[in-house]
Amino acid sequence: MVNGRYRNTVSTFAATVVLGFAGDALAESNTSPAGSEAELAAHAVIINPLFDELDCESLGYVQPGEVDEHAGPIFSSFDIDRSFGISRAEWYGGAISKENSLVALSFEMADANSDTSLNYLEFTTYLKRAVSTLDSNGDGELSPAELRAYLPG
Ligand SMILES: [Ca+2]
Ligand SMILES: [Ca+2]
Ligand SMILES: [Ca+2]
Repeated sequence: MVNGRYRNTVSTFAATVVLGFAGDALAESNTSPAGSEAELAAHAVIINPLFDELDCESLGYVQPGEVDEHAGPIFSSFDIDRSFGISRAEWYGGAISKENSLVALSFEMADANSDTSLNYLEFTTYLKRAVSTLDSNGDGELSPAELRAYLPG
């Protein structure tokens, strides 16, 4: 009994240390779930022109899971040269926005391996992250009002 309790204490301590390191890593890469004001605006600039396509059932909101259902055609519409990767220029062209610094920020956030190209996994991971981050009331659905709240201008 005493030994068991001791082992539990040790494993809890180990988990705390691991979580602590993970927290530091997240802070350094600036990927906090809430996101900075600029990050939220960048997400909104990217998601706004895609909202209707992501909400293909016209339910009036977008769930992160819908990204997987609809990302194929959206990825193809960005990937003009059919290289199976979205270049920075292709990302800028697909994002219907004058907010170029925000589009640039969104590309940096999406390009997880920093090879200046977005593969399909990076693309879908980013869109899901953007949708769930913009869901400010955390009910699992991104509403038009939540999206508008973060759009610049
Ligand atoms: Ca391409
Ligand atoms: Ca990449
Ligand atoms: Ca919501």
